[in-house]
Amino acid sequence: MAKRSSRGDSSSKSRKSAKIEDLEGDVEVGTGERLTSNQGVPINDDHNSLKAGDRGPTLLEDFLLREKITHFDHERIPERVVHARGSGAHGYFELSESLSDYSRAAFLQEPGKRTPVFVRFSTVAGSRGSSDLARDVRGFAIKFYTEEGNFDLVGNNMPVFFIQDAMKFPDLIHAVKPEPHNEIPQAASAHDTFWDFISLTPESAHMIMWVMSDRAIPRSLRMMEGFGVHTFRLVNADGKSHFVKWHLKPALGLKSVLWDEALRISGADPDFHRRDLWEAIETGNFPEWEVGIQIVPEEDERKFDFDLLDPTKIIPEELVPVTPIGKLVLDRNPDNFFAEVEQVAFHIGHVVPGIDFTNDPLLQGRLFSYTDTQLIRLGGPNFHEIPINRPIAPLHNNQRDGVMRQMINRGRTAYDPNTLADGAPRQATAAEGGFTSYPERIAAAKVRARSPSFTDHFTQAAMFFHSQSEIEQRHIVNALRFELGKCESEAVRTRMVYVLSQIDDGLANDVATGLGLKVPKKIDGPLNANVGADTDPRRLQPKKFTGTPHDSPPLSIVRSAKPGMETAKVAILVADGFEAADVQALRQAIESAGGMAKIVAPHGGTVASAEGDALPVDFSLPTVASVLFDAVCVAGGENTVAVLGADNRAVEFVEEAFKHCKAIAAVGTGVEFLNGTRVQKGIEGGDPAVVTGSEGAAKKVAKGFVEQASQHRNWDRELQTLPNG
Ligand code: HDE
Repeated sequence: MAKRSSRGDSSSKSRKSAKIEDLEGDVEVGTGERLTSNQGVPINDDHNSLKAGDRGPTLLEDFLLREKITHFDHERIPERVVHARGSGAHGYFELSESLSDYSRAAFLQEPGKRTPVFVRFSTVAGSRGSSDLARDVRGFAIKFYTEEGNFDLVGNNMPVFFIQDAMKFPDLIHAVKPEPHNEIPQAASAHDTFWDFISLTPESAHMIMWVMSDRAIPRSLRMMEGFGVHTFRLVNADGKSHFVKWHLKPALGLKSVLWDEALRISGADPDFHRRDLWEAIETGNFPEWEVGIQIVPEEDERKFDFDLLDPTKIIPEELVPVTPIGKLVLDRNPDNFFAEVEQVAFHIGHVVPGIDFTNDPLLQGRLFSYTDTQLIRLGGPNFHEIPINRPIAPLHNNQRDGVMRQMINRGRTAYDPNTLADGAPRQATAAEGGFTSYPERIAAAKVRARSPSFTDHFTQAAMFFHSQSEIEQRHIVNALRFELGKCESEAVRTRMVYVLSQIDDGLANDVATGLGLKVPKKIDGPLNANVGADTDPRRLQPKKFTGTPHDSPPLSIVRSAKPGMETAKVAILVADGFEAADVQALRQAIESAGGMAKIVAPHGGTVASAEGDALPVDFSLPTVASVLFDAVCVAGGENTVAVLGADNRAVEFVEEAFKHCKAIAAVGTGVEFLNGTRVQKGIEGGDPAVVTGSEGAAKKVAKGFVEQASQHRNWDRELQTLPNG
């Protein structure tokens, strides 16, 4: 039965966590109830419409049919213009360090304090049904339900953005979305309009390095970083302000997949990330991030050689280290995708006292966009009353009515000032926790312009490229060859290669070679020929980077890798007649290292060991591919060579794992099977991540295998044996 809330005032209940039940929505429990109409009338027949005779025309009188069909017809709401594809989860933020020196926000005072959160991850370009594995930025939006109201940190998994000014956002998104004449391609930036825009927008150079890197194809949403991107402000109880940048570092370390794998995963399991998040939470492997901030005193605003307000720049961690302040843990899946993940409404302007904005022109534009977008998507100004959006803090004001109003306000006053309600609700003084904006001093002319301090586009792009390991640089080159290779316009490709030459000549040459082009020495007109007003400083040629790039190891996934195989999914490939001791040793080693062993066999149901014992099969070969696993083992057995060797899918399974630099183990006849595949090259070449042993050596193999799988990938394999990835 539906639980009804009978409140006339949202402050009436004390809600401690963000559980949907506690948020006072009507929650359907879903067991043992009788089927009813939306008016609560019990339904006797939900299978047949009301007709004139059993073969006769359906009658307009059938109010039950009409109610059901009408509701169905209206099930969809407009998807998000950007970030349409998403998944989300509930959890909490636990503070470890008091930030009272920096912020008066109540949830940042007491170490150990837990604040409920809801997080939504997303891709940007694709529509709701697109694949999780698109090359794209990932949204990382967090709603903190604090006792002083909701604070939304609406960030991404990359710390910079393509553009500096909100004015260009619609252009950027129009360029990356499917082309309007034929709606192609879906969830992909590899097409002409995107690169046309980018090649004419050199301020995107730094971001382009990030989206062409492996950061854009994460292994899991649980294994990517989060960033607030803009410089924000924290303001303490004395009114002192500090600049901050928000960071989230995954407890499992940063991990990515290969582009070739991403393409395969998009077919084998387009819900790969969504499923991974869901399953991790269901199995108690709660995703966790260390939350940190970079703090810059206000007086240091101008001490950097970039502008803190420029969202295409980071503050390298070597200049300002990240101070850990707590952890974010996701421990509960949503009850209903639409009610929570689809209807959650984030807004960068949802801040609490002690958190404030800067004049970053992208941030300023976002302050307008998010409410506007909720009005169209959620249908009216009462979207804050949808359970997932309700603050746990009490809510009192004189706003009234509107589409789908839930709150029943009592009394006759809906204005301020008043005496008839004793002046209530009255403003809160700052001492009572009332929000006061930071009184930043501004003395300026009103102009449409961009600061000259925003004109260096290539120094940090070069820093990012040069901070990558050899294999990651190669992946960036390959990504650019793929993306630009898909552009039909040679002019676009050429101009883009020229832009790359402003970052690094080697990078530009490598990409150009792959495209069959030469890097032009110059192009017609300045790069920014068609931007801004006549006086826009960007009309000048932006300066090519020529110095020694700053080296920042945290920018590289490989250089900052955290070994370990917690929650890694490992396939153990078996055929009937397998050696039970092999499976047992492998499984035990994998599970004690925190991994998950899955039995994969040519058929579903169970497989029989040499002794005749039945082992349940987790996945049959036709339903999976090795791209869905982190590593692969092959058990020995009397039929291993005959059955797996003759099965193309089994051969492909191990060959792909090899191609994707994954750890592979085999025991006894499993090794013979591998020798009949391309993995043989690894065995012969002494590839350390192909761990083999003769019959009876399963324990030793398992130990070596876990060590290798804990490295995530053997990237040297790609460098040495697989030219061009
Ligand atoms: Fe967003 N962005 N954005 N954005 N954004 C939206 O709001 C917008 C930007 C980000 O899971 C929209 O509710 C403008 C940067 C995330 O629900 C929309 C500009 C960053 C999400 C919007 C930006 C983001 C959105 C669409 C340039 C990283 C998904 C649906 C001025 C810091 C939130 C919605 C979720 C969603 C506008 C730039 C992150 C249209 C105008 C930079 C994670 O309002």
